[in-house]
Order: sequence, then C-alpha cells, then structure tokens
Amino acid sequence: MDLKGIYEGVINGNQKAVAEGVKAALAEGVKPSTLLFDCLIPAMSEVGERFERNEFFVPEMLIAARAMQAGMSQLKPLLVDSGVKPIGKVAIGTVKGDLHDIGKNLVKMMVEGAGFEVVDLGTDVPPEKFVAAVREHQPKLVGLSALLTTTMVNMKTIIEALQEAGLRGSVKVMVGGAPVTDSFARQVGADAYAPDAASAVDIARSLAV
Ligand code: B1M
Repeated sequence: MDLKGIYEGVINGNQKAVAEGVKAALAEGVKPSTLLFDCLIPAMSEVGERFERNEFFVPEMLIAARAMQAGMSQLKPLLVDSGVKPIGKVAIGTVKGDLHDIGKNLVKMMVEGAGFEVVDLGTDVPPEKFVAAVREHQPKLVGLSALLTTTMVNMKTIIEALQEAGLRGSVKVMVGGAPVTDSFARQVGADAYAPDAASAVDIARSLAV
C-alpha cells in the first residue's frame, strides 16, 4: 500500500490523494492506528519542521491541515463507536486565541471511540464558554487544548473562571497540546496533562467514568 503517497499528500496539501489513499489503505486492511501514527501525524510533524525552516508558510500549513483532516475523517467511523451508552461525559475545546484543532479533534475522536460522550466547543473558546458548557452539560472532565506558547497561558484563566463560578469542585481539568508540559499543567492548577490522544483516553477513563 502507498503509505508514502498519503504521507506526501498531507505535506503537499493534496486532499483528494489523502482521502483516496486512506480509503484504499483501509480497504486493503491497513490498521487505522498505523495510518494515524505512522503516516498522518509524522507528515504533519514534517510540515511543522518545514515551517520552522521557512520552507513552508501559513498557506502551506493550512492546506496540509485540510488534507490531514480529509484523512482523519475517513478514520473517524472506525475510531468512534456508535449506538453504545456513553460511559461518561467530557467537554473539550481549544483555548481562546488558538485556531489549531487537529490535535483536539484527534483527542475527541479517540475519547469518543473509548465510549465517552464528547461535547466539542470548537476553537478559540473563551473562558466564559467553558464555564457555560460545564453548567449546561455537567461533564466530569474538561479538556483544554493549546498549540501556541502565547495561548497556553489562557488555560490558567479558564481554570480560574471555573473556580470563580463555583464549578471547579465538580469538574476535573485535563490539558494538552504541543507546548504544554506536566509541570505547566501543575502550575496552572490542572488535574492532568496528556501528551497525546492515547494518554488522554487513559486520563478520561481514570477521571471521568
Ligand atoms: Co500553526 N503553529 N500557526 N497552524 N501549526 C504550530 C503549532 C507551530 C509549532 C509551527 C512551528 O513554528 N513549527 C507554531 C507555534 C510556535 C509556538 O507557539 N511556539 C505555529 C504558529 C506560529 C502558527 C501561527 C502563529 C502562524 C502565523 O500566522 N504566523 C498561526 C496561529 C493561528 C492561531 O491559532 N491563532 C498558525 C496557524 C496554523 C494553521 C491555521 C495554518 C494550521 C492549523 C490548522 C488546524 O488546526 N485546523 C497550523 C498547523 C497545521 C500547525 C502545525 C504544522 C501542525 C499542528 C498539528 O495539527 N499537529 C504546527 C507544527 C507542529 O505541531 N509540528 C503548528 C498534528 C496534531 C495531531 O498534533 O496538535 O500537537 P498536536 O496534538 C497532539 C498532542 O499535542 C496532544 O494530542 C494530539 C495527538 O497526539 N494534544 C492533546 C493536543 N491537544 C490535546 C488536548 C488534550 C490532550 C492531548 O486534552 C484536552
């Protein structure tokens, strides 16, 4: 199977090649996890490295992200079980000022796949929207994603807003995203840090069932 073609399709922003390549690979029996962890995610890392080397600019990153999403949407039905009673509820969003949603969507898919109901608040989510979602949906866990060093600081503001609203005692907070670390999570008062989507599932199982 042409995994290299899919990898290059993401890097070159070729949405059609990625969607068709993933579909064909799945039909040939390639595991969704192989496509995700050995192909789509490494391709996006390469895009980031080219951006750092000034070989790629924002438009290239954007079309690569669209191609990646085209691949992920093929994997979603396989990662997300349907028709089963949820084992818990999680609300998730990318923090204010931050538009990156691929990692957040991946966490959402995997957590849904593990049997949770996930309320997706989207990107650029202000603290008051997290507070309103916790009031309305009463999840046991809120997940905050940030990809920028300039926006990760908003995680603290969200946790403080939950505290001020009197909701902090009823909800756990998990944080994640490329610049986030375990020590940062502790500094901002989060309950857990997940370095990747698989760890996010483990944390959801331990904090939100
Ligand atoms: Co942006 N961008 N970007 N970008 N972008 C990064 C993050 C960057 C590292 C690139 C670089 O310089 N190498 C850099 C940040 C530098 C920094 O802050 N130190 C950067 C920059 C600078 C910017 C802009 C400022 C560029 C500009 O305009 N000059 C701008 C900011 C826009 C904004 O948000 N306000 C910008 C814009 C964009 C695009 C819109 C073009 C696009 C995003 C499209 C989209 O998401 N729909 C984009 C992209 C694609 C990237 C890179 C290339 C890829 C990110 C990605 O999707 N990775 C990225 C470089 C990189 O990361 N290598 C980059 C794949 C994804 C699966 O991984 O998101 O890390 P990740 O998620 C992982 C884990 O982190 C974890 O699990 C996931 C799966 O394992 N995780 C969680 C994530 N969230 C979690 C939450 C959890 C638990 C785990 O619990 C709740």
